[in-house]
Amino acid sequence: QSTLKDRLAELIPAEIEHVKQIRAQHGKKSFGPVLVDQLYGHVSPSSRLSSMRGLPALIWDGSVLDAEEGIRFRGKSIPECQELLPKAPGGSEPLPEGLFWLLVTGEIPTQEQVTGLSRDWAARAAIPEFVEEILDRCPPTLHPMSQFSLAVTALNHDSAFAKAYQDGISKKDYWGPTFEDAMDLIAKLPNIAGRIYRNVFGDGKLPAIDLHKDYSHNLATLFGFGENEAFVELLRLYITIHSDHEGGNVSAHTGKLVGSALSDPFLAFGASLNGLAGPLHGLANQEVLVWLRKMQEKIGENASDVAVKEYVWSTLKGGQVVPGYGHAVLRKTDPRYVAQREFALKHLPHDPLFRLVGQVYNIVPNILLEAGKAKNPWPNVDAHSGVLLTHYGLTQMQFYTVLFGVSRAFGVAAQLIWDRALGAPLERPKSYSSAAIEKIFRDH
Ligand code: FAM
Repeated sequence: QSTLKDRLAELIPAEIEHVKQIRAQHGKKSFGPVLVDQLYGHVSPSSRLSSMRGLPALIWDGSVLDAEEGIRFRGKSIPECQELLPKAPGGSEPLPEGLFWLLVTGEIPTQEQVTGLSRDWAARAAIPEFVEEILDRCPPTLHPMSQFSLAVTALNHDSAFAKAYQDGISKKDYWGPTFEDAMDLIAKLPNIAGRIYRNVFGDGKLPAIDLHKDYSHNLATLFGFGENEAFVELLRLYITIHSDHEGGNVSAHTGKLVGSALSDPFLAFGASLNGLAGPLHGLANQEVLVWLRKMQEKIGENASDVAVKEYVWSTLKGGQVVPGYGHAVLRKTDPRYVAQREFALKHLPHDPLFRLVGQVYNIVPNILLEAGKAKNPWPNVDAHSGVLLTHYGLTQMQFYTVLFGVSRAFGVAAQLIWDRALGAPLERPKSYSSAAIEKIFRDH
């Protein structure tokens, strides 16, 4: 029963060799031309290429996103992960500990290996007192995501990688302290998220981490929902499906970019969180609930399809996006939406907000298609996540993206470990001025 670090140490040399072979064989082959439009972004609604969209630029083995099929974690779909990954005793959702093992190694861990991760993270969970004080000093009006990023960045104080680099570590050994920081990062997020939640929304005293509970159970307890088994199961599913979405989305790419400068995982993930806090990215899960509640205030709790249609059109006509719909890569309903819908059908089939999400699902895609701008009219992960949290009493939608952030740490941490193991260089795309574009292409 090797530990994750032992298994990783065994896998790294073979992968370094594998990459060498790929580069020897294919290194000089081309994906094809890069068009000027791809440097500018949404120049015209019809432009198929925009803002580096689809630009082949990154390597990440942990997950790959297919436009039609959705995400696969090391080749496994969400239903396959739900079937293959170890579960809690009596539970039916995958344990995020197993998902992290899969992202890092490409292998399905045993129940014992997963329990070993739960124990290791519980043992590393304490945060420095000065970080608690930073959080306690934040006014409740400072958005939870800003508080989250402050605290994660401050964990740089005890970074094993930063210290090793100062001590003159050899490049081939970078992955070791990066792994330690990655484990500490994931382990410390529940106490950070729990403290923010209780400071902003409830009573400030935090329960202790239970060394014999899994990660999601401890996280639920920190929010005061540890006794609700269905909520703990929801967190297990939630953390699994929000963990990674290939390497090019804003939070994953930001982590990779900042890590490429050899900023430690705390500084890199702090940057990821600032990207995730954007309304077009992770904050959309908050915006979906804000939008649904505003709609209910305007047209009532049991509105007709006609009234919902009118409300959606008024959102678009107001120049706003419909949160929870569309995607930069997906062109079908997000399988992360489907997994959440199945959870709702099993646990909360008669929840009124769940019914509204279903009604919106039957209405919005046709309107986005008719409006003719969005390349993907279907729902993404955020269209469904807040409804589930609200059902169990976690109704504070300003906090939802913090939960998304706890989960996304799993994917970003796994990627940072492998980037250092494979010696990923400083990321440095080329930028041009428009004058240069005109000069270069004047005679073409
Ligand atoms: N509602 C209204 N308009 C939309 C739209 C939506 N849901 N999705 C796309 N469009 C518009 C988009 O704003 C753009 O209009 P302009 O040309 O005026 O700029 C046009 O359709 C073409 O955009 P696109 O190529 O289809 O989308 P992008 O790849 O540029 O952007 C998203 C993808 C996700 C940012 C976009 O679909 C959106 O804003 N969705 C709503 C916000 C949201 O749900 N974000 C969460 C995404 C989720 F995956 C996550 O990261 N958590």
